[in-house]
Amino acid sequence: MSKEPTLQEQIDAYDDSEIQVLEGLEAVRKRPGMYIGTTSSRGLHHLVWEIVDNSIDEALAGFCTDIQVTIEPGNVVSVRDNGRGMPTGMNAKSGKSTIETIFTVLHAGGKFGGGGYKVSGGLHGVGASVVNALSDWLEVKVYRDSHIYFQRFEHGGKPVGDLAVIGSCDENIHGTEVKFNPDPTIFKETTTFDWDTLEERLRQLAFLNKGLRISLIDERTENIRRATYHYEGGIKEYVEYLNKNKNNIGDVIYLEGSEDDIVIEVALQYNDGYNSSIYSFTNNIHTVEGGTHEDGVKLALTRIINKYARNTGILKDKDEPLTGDDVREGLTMIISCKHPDPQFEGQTKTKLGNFEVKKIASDIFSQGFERYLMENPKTAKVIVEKCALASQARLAAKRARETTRRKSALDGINFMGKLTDCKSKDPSECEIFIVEGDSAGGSAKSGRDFNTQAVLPLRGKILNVEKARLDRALNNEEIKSMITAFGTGIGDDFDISKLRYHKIIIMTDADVDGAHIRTLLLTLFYRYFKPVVEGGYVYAAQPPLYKVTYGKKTVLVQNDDDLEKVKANIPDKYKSSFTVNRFKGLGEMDPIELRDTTMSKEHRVLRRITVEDAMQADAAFDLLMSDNVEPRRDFIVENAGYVQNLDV
Ligand code: 2B7
Repeated sequence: MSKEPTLQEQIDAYDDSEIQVLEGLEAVRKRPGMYIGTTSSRGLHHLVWEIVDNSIDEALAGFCTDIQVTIEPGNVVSVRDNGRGMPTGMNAKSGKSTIETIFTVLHAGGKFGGGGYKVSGGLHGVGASVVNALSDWLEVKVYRDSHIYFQRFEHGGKPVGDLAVIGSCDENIHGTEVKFNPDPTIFKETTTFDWDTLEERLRQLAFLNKGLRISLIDERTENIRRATYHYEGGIKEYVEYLNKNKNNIGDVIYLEGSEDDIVIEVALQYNDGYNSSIYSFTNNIHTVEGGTHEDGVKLALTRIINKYARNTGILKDKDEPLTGDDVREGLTMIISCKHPDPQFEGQTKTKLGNFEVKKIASDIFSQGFERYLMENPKTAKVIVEKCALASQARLAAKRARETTRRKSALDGINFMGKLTDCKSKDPSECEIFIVEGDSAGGSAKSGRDFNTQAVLPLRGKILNVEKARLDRALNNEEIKSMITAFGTGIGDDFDISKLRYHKIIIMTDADVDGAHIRTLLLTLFYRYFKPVVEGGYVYAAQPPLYKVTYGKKTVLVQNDDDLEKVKANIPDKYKSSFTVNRFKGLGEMDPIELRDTTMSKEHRVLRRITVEDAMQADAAFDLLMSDNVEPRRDFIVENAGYVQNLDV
């Protein structure tokens, strides 16, 4: 039997929990990487995702239809949802309000969601306290029961007063608003939020949660920018979006079903190309490494198409069965799984491990897809005949390879000729700069660190890989030199462990042409060297746009926003004597300049290319290749993402 604690015991317990709270948030500040991975720009944006995840959970629970993300002047982000509003009562255990507990106790999530959420993408609310710990200040407002509740935290999560009612609202208004200012002493690299990064993920979240309306507003400049992402068709519209510039076969096929609280949705469409783009998600998280949901659907796709091909005589008795690669040629597919208890495995924890999902996904897909083929015989015939053609081409290519093995295109050692290699043979410290044009290539060769930095200049037009099968792509000079340089091989022979450089750095000008070339390269990497992108080995160099000089100081500046900030921070005594130089293209920099601004490890800014970037490039690719100049230019400018200050 436990007896009531004495007053002194209660006070001691309170102090203990108080100390634990401070230690908890202090631990986050000491080792932010442990909680958000990195304190780079990526970590900065991670803060937004942690907060947005809580709104998404509320949407998945069925109580929130609108989420608004606003970038305010001064590096402030505010997120607002129209959910039930965080509970405003007291938390018996901590002796504080539930809201203060959510924002100050690490691992406080989950316990407050009225038993927790059935499906959650994030860490069940642990994120709110992490964001608070890493913020200079944070404010929360809750609209609930006709009241507006408010609390503010400062300097890494310390409450400034208790949760308080600061006003009243209409009883129909409910929801949560969280506004925060990331701590610049933690995010030393940058505290500037990037529209494109936020847009990319918010749009994806809107596709993955049909009906949910997500708005993004940028109030940093006078002409306020706003966009709303809202897709009643969900992932069906996602496939339409990814395929909008392709020659598609039939409409997007959409299948859905559930078992034991596990929901599976699949959307797919074939096009006349040769590549396949399959993206799978679990609880809105991109499962880059796939997993049981993806395995189940792929298995079913191969099985059903083979069955249909035999039954209709497209495949004869003597013919070999179609392989997975055959049935995925020209396929774009999104698989979304919602699971109450997902197990994430793999190197990057992006592989779904729950074994029961494989059969559920496979059954749901089989039923729906078989029925689709029966009900749409014309489209079905085109699709299955295309798969059979892929199989024939594969078998023909295999025979050709076997006879001409000796004369393999990749044996040509002379392709190494273009490569200026580095001295080190340790891939983990080696970098290769892929540079467009001979003049930039020349500067890069002279300005590099010859121990660890290799340079491969590219000339000429990189092959339109969409229109070509692998065998033709292998004949392209530029591609051959890259394959040889990377050392991984390609296609069936691909071996990531043989990669000779752990940083592949695309170095192009910060203009439209540079963006074009980068899109081509990203598409190429994504289609033929996918594990290189997935493994995070690909980077884009970010050459600075300006150089500001005052007194003995030189500051390199990436964009116009930062230029204004740098100028504002110049001490008064230099105010009339500073200079701003605008850099021209890479080709016009001398080797020293190129080294000091873009290549040297101390000064350069690299952007790691994500799978999402490559997806975007892939979707942009076909339009990029068309001859229609105007929409093409618009599209490049819109989608080049990290290209700043385009000279359009
Ligand atoms: C795990 C914790 C963090 N929470 C709730 C309820 C609603 C709710 C939240 C939220 C971010 C920015 C605007 C549940 C969940 C706490 O418990 S968090 N809405 N929105 C949010 O954080 N948005 C809730 C059950 C009954 N009533 C309310």
